Amino acid sequence: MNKTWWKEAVVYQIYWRSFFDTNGDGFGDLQGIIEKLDYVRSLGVDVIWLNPCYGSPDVDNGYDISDYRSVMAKAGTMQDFDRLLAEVHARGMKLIMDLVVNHTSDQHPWFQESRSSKDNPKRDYYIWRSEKNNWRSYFTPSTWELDDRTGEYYFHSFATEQPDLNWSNPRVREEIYNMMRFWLDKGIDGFRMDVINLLAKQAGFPDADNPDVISYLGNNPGIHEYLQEMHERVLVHYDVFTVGEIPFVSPEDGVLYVGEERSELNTLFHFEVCDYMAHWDIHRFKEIQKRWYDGMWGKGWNSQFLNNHDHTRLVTRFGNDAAYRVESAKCFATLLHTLPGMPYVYQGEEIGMTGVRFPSIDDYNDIAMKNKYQEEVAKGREPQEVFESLLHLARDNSRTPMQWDDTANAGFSKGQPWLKMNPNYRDINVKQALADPDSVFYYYQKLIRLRKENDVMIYGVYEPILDDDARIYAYYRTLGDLKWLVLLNISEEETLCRLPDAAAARLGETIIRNYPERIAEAADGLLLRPYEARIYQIN
Ligand code: TEU
Ligand code: CA
Repeated sequence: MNKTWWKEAVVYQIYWRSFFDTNGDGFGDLQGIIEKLDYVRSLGVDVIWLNPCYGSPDVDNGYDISDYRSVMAKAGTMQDFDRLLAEVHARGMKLIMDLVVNHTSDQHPWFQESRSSKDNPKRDYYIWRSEKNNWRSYFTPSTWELDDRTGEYYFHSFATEQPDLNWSNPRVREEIYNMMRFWLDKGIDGFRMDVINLLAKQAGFPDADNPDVISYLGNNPGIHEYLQEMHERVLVHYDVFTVGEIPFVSPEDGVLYVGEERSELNTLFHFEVCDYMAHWDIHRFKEIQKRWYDGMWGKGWNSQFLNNHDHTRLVTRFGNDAAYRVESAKCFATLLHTLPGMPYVYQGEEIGMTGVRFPSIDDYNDIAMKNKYQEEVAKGREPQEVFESLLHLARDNSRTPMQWDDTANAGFSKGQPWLKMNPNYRDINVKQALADPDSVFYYYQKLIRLRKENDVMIYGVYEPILDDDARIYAYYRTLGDLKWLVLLNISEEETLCRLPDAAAARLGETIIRNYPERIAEAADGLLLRPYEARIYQIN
């Protein structure tokens, strides 16, 4: 397995609008990131992934871009961006940007031209048809929107305001490659590529047997040619790192995107956990990890994340955000940093921030949730019931502003935050975490440092044991002579863990643990407390 800097990196995701607001308009901004960079650096992370901050009407929080070469006014200016990049580099970190090129905003000048007439030179920048098929989009009941101006439908995989670009048009590809060079020439260190496997569309748009299973949107013929071309024309000329957001992907297909010989992407996010496992399911999780490890190890590099700006905070969704908030946050952190693949930490995760439940749909901002709410209510369902059904996985759960301290608005903003704060900020905040040596923050810091010092966490072979255990998740990572055992009790019950004799006899020093050491262990095994995590060296 060849070693590269990015395989060894830990990524910290900054959802800038919720990070730190320096001018009181209620939105975090690039200047706010600059002011908090020493904090980010102190965690020990290597790479910052910045969510989209390009010119945008902001219908989908920056994922609807109207000007790829500018900075959204809410975020700041291009000067702010240049300074941010310089300040990140000055601290020895790297910065990757979101590349959103499956679609633009409907306010993008290309789309304005495209929709203006059937013979406009930019008509073919987007996908127009005189008839629609039965597909549904992520955020609306149909992928097709009838446009009065020309009487044809345009195609959109997400909101109506996010028309998909026509990647089969070489001029579109050329525009995108030029835009990528614009940012890479500034010195950014790579891209997180938004729904990058959606670029190629199915020829002829045939009706789907089951339109609700929207996997027809991705992995279509032509996708690998586009990505190889992008690599050859742009990426190979820079020393950069790329991670593709790839829904509906199997490990077999994953290797096609990130295989080391393929010259496409470096690594990927798949969604078997965050999209398809609504609640913690240990058997399923173990099965997913095993399958991806078997399918990818030695061929392409995986990524690990348990939440992000689209996916509810991990302590609330998978752990216990009440009695065992700190323990479960640390337990899942141990998992995140020791599974094979690059770990991604989403802002606030490192202090164990939790999901929210606001009382009314009006308290929410997210277009995905709001559209779904309207769609279901329009079918005649009871509004309150619809609302409650959407709460658990609402994207705004993880988008509430960063909790810096216990002053008004958690010190995030002197104005009115764009989204309500999580009311628990008086107890859960950065100031508190930095003052408490046992905080989730310091545990993350320690895990990240351990990873820097111990290649076994990165390149070690993964070997799960106790596969059928419904509470204990245990695995070895082995590199050369070094063997570690990761032991996690992912449950609220104290659990006796009976290790195979070979392991029990060879337990060496503890590398890290999230509970104090016991005076004496049980005679017949290791008694793990709720959400207890330990890593042992094996002698
Ligand atoms: O997300 C893609 C996407 O919609 C799913 O993969 C995701 O799991 C889903 O939102 C869960 O409900 C990306 C961005 O991360 C997201 O914020 C954007 O809204 C979307 O693309 C469109 O650009
Ligand atoms: Ca601001």
